[in-house]
Amino acid sequence: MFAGPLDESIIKRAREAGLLDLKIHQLRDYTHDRHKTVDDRPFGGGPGMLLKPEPLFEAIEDLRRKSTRVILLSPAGRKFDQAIARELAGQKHLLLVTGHYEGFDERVREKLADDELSIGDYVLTNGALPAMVVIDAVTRLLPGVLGDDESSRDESFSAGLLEYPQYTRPAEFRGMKVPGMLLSGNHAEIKKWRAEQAKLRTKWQRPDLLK
Ligand code: 4HQ
Repeated sequence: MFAGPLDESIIKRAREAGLLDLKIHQLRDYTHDRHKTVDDRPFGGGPGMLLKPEPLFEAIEDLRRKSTRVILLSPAGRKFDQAIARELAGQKHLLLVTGHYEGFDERVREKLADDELSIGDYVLTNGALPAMVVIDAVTRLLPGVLGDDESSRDESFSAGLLEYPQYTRPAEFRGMKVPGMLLSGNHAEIKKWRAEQAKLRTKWQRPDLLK
């Protein structure tokens, strides 16, 4: 799953430029039995399987160093957002731990995890996409990854508002007109209008962001 998305576009360029050093590891490489068993049934019964502690402890203890932040991906984690992305972008080494289908044996949480993150309140089939979401959001914040244009655009919206409406040519399309003032060339007025629109849109779509 990781091969496609992380070998495209901005992430690909960041890796090639040496701005991001990213490695994928297989938990099965840290098993010792013939079947490379990584999971087992929960004590006490119940549906589903859990990732066994031994391969996870071995893998994480092998891969982590002093500076490593070990992060589990699961719906039980704290909600990932832009502030957490910024915080993680300042770390030297992240180890993102994802399960396929399964949850984690609680001892992994207690002894190995520095943090547990969720990308949102929905259930996915596995933690690969959440890990890639975190990688993507963090990578674009690393120095040198984005062009000046993209970076400064980003900063102007870190104000915590949604984007104002934007239009490109043609000035009229299927009878729908671009707001006249955007064509006026009056930059002070345009700036004011955009600020108003951003506020209105945020109030309507995401009132939680204004609190
Ligand atoms: N899963 N945010 C179940 C998620 C998830 C999420 C990952 C599915 C873990 C066991 N992870 N596995 N939402 O839904 O992070």
